[in-house]
Amino acid sequence: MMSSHLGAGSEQPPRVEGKVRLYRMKYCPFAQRVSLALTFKKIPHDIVNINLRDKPEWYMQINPEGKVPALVDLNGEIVVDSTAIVNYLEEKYPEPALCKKETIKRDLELLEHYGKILKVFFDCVHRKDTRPLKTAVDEMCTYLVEFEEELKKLNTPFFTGDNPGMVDILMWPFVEKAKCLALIYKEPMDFEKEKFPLILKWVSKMKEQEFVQQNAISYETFAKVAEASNAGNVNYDAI
Ligand SMILES: N[C@@H](CCC(=O)N[C@@H](CS)C(=O)NCC(=O)O)C(=O)O
Repeated sequence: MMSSHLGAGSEQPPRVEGKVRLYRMKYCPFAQRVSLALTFKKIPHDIVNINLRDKPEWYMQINPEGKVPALVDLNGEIVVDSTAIVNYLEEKYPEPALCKKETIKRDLELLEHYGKILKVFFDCVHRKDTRPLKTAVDEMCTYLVEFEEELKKLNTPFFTGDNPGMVDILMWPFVEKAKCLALIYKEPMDFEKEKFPLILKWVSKMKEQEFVQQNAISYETFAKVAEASNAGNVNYDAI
């Protein structure tokens, strides 16, 4: 695994036989979704970190948008965008399964609704949301009610049943880092915990999973990356 983030002027590391390649930035929560799926499915892979502030020229041939994550499969097929990659992995490497055919429609609907939480979260992370933190958190909690109700309806610890699956994996990286907003705003971040008992249980259950622990990124670290990135001086290798 290449640990430092490769930038302009670097050489593209040669592919490793028998391994899928993940291009990522070490602290990117979207790339973390893919790492979680790769680890969950035990797919042999290697990782190349990309310096997003000074991208390697060759990376544009992999993803012309210049974003991470990107995945290169054993046959050379390139897939970009975290949701598309996780779906691709589910199709190409079906075991262990991340979703059930019967619930896939609802899974996709939930993930689409989750996008509303992500939009507010990232606007806060990048300080584009000018409202008080409490107002933004209240808005996110309004959207989160649907997820609490879903767990109640399902009566299972995870959104996919007794084991974590697609919805759990795609939601997790942002929930794991939610507390970063308290550090970025330098003020306490409160929410009505009593409204979300099942979500809180889900959080503890997710934290117990080995594949989750193996890919953990703390909210403190993420806050540091976000603050440096907001200030325009992030050095991904020195966090
Ligand atoms: N929708 C994309 C979002 C990926 C994304 O925004 N990645 C960020 C890093 S966390 C990125 O590559 N930013 C660099 C850029 O936009 O130039 C996904 O789900 O993969």
